[in-house]
Amino acid sequence: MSNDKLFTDLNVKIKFEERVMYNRREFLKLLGAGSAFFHLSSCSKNLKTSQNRPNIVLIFTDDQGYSDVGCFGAQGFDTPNLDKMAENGMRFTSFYVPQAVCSASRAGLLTGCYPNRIGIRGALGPNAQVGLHSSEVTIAEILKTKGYTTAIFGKWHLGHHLEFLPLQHGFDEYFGLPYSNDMWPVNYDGKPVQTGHKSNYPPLPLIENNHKISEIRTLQDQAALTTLYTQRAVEFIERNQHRPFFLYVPHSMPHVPLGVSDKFRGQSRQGLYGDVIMEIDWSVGQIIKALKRNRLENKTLVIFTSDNGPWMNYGNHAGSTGPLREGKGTSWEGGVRVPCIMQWPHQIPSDQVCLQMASTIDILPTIAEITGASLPDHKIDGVSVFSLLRGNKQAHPRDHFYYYYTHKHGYQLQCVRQGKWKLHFPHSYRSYQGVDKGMDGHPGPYARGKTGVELYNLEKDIGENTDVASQFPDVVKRLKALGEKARQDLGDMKMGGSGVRPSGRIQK
Ligand SMILES: [Ca+2]
Repeated sequence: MSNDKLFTDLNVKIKFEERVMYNRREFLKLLGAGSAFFHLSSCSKNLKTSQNRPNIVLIFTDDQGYSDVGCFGAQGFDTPNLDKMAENGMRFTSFYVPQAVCSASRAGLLTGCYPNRIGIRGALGPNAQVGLHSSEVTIAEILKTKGYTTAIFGKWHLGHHLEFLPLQHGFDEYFGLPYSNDMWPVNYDGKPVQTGHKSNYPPLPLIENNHKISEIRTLQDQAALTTLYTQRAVEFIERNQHRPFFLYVPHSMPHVPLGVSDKFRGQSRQGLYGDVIMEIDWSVGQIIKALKRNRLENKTLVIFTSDNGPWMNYGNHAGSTGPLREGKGTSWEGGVRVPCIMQWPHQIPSDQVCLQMASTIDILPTIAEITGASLPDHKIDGVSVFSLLRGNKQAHPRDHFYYYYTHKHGYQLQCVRQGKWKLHFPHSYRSYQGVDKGMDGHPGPYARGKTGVELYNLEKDIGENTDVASQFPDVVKRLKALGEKARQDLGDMKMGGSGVRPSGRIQK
């Protein structure tokens, strides 16, 4: 049973053969996924892929910490495929998400905007009435204008109502979960939740295109997700080898509840969390292999990163930030600085480490520059970092970065970074320090932390341990002025900003 596993999911048995992973006809028959795929595959247009229309593969994990990749310092598990990607390309050590929480982070990634500019906050649950506004423009939509075929296999989390789903935002195909894998009526031990807000949640829907096709009901079902997304991704690459494509793979893992298939269970020295990351690394390897098999590796920009830092009160089911302070849900570096690797042979120089600041909100304008796609007409916050990808060590395309976080009064401007300097504005935050950690899938409590006006030199003090505000009053003044600009444009708690646009809201 080493390479030949049986997964229970979608109420059918899928025979999984690792060596001969791609067998679409058999796979679709087993999955009962319908005939739509055959129609799509039979009308391949054989568009010519050129260097200015590379394929884009964007792999986005959920709650993976800054140090949860081998080449970023992982301990207790190995990630050979991600390490190989870094050898073949570029590793970014100062790479940020715009907010340390799922929906907001994804809104920023796909639109190139700070999520508070477009009204997406926190993590949207099964009762949410909002989603990504139809007038916002996603990476998928700008690539559609250049003739790309687009797909998302994984977690969407930008509104689960029909009008907000991926097919209404530029994607041709969708398979996955509409929101987080813990937004279900199941307890940490896998038993039904009897009380509290989760007891009213519907079973976790598994969606294909615009329709629910099944439900994720058990912890065992969760264990199949990474493999299912990977199968879809590989099959999509095979089917679209002759035309430019955008493949977005936002994994549900390693967000709790953790699930891993039998082929990786018990494989890491770290435990279940390590097993899950090893399976994600395997998935990256399967995707790269599929690109190679179809001679697409040199025509494909592959980006790997995470949506926010680790949910540390889950203890041994959470990742590590290495030297960074705090984790998910905070504007300390451990919440928002994430591992990022990009490869594109002969375009991105190999074995490079990029120290300059960049963010997921920069991916949309970077792809626009590479492909010649037009930027949206409305204001966005990302800047093209193509110069960094080309190995220009003198380039500093991102001058500064704002750290907002969702707050009971809208959004709070918590920090600003320019160059090596990061200024915290006074705010309170949930903290993971000085409290007992959770264990084996059960969470521990949060502590509360509070910061005043504090200045950190991230070059010397990546752990934000030594406040040097009193030694550098001019720097504090300069960064405060940047913060004031942000407040005028993007707001700050009760203060509305002039450049804020509304989220989408369902019509009742
Ligand atoms: Ca997340």
